[in-house]
Amino acid sequence: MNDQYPSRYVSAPQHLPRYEPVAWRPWQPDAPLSETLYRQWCENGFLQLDKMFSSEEVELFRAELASLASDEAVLACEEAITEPDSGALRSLFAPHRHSAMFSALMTDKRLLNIAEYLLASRVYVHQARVNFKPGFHGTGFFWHSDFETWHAEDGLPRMRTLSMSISLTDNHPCNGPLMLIPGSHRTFISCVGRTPRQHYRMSLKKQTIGLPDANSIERLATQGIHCATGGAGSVTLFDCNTLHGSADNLSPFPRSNLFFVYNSIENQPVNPFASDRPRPWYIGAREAIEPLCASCPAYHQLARRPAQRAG
Ligand code: 6CS
Ligand code: FE
Repeated sequence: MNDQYPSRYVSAPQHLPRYEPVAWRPWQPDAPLSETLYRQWCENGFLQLDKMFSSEEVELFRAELASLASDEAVLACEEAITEPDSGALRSLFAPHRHSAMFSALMTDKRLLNIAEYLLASRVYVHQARVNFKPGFHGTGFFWHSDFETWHAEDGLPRMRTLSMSISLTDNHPCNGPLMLIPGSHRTFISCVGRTPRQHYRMSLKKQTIGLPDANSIERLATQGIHCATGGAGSVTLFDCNTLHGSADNLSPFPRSNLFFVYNSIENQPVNPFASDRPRPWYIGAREAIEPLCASCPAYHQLARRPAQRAG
């Protein structure tokens, strides 16, 4: 397949135009977003929707997260990624595989209706993860485009993918909130440096390959940097190609976010464009891909019961 977004096998950074629309259909009055928010999405490449989930729902999500994070069987899975230095839990990929509640949350109509609208198709989850970013020990994520990785290492062909980050804790300026560069979604930055074998074993702890050069980041950041602070229960949507990152969390307060990556059912992965083989199932879905159906889950009935410890 022709690679419209060459990266990692280039000898110098390149700025390429985005070929795909940011929103795949025009705004209409029956849209699940106001016209103002729709225009902000197209213009900036991200949106913040405050208080999408109630404090009661957030409490249920946080209890579920605490149950996962204290379950030895879950922590022993390869989906559980620890911080490079402290060993603290950094991310848990595919949390929906361990939690009926998070599996139901992926299909919540408040999320799915927006994803289907903006991508103008049925959708499925390419990747789900919790980034824990614990107090004092949670380290950051350098500036990057998710699409660059999902194209290079997972084989997603087109920019028809968006992330929804649900804040499970308050995101303050001091605890390493997500930062995004408005307008950066319209430019694809080719990164220099070939993908190492089994790169994910290192990159999910600390990414060093597939990162844009400082000059490119500076050129795209001329309109400033947006800090996605907000209360627990708010949702930040960002386009797959919007440059984003976050700093270390030096505060005592955790910054835990649950991410769902919604990909159009029309944009299923092919062979990776810059890696010798695809990444594992828990990082990039490849098998048995089915479109999700919107739902209104009763979260209070879905709390997990960790596997009973052997008596
Ligand atoms: O490699 C990935 O897919 C992950 N890495 C980052 C820094 N963001 C997107 C995703 O979670
Ligand atoms: Fe990212």
